[in-house]
Amino acid sequence: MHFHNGHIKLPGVRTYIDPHTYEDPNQAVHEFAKEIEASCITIERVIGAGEFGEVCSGRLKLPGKRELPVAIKTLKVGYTEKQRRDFLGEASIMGQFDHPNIIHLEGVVTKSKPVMIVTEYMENGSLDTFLKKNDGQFTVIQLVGMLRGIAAGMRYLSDMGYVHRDLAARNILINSNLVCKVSDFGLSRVLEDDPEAAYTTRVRSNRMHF
Ligand code: ACK
Repeated sequence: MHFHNGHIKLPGVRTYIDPHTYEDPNQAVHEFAKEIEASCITIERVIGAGEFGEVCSGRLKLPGKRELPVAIKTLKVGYTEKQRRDFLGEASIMGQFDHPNIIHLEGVVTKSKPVMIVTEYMENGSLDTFLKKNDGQFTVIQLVGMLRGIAAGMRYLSDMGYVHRDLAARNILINSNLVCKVSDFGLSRVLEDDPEAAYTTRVRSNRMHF
């Protein structure tokens, strides 16, 4: 057992570290996310709107590696320091996970503008839209496969000591092989301001917080 930046690390036991426990949030980002040179990224098109700016698809070509399709979340210009911290907080969380059913972080761009979060690309987008668009097209085996994937991702998060708090089909992404991955690690911050929320499992309309 040893101490690391005030956190206790147990050998062989990986647990999630809340980036808020770092005095300097930039230190957390650089501990858990790789810095990517902006020149390695090619933005191709805008695929949606995120909380902090546009979400784009594109390609990542790191030196000595194969070119990869990626999703790129950008932080809009004119952001406040808090917005930058919150935006990059998601990368500090995502970067701690390594599981086939959790969206994989490639890295971040913080040394040039726009600030970006680069993740693996999920061809079929968010699960709720995808299921609505393809209603009745899947076998029970395929649907159960999706559920098993989501459950495996959530079990991994739980084993890591992380509470997602916003499991919903719109926060699951699905790729061309119909593999489902848990995404959106941003909400915990919002709930943290509410002292009751952190300890309550609520069922509110169609949303459950785990
Ligand atoms: O349903 P969608 O196409 O899937 O629209 C939303 C949009 O960006 C805003 O969040 C899509 N999106 C987010 N992350 C990714 C990703 N890693 N791969 C592909 N699409 C993504 C999401």
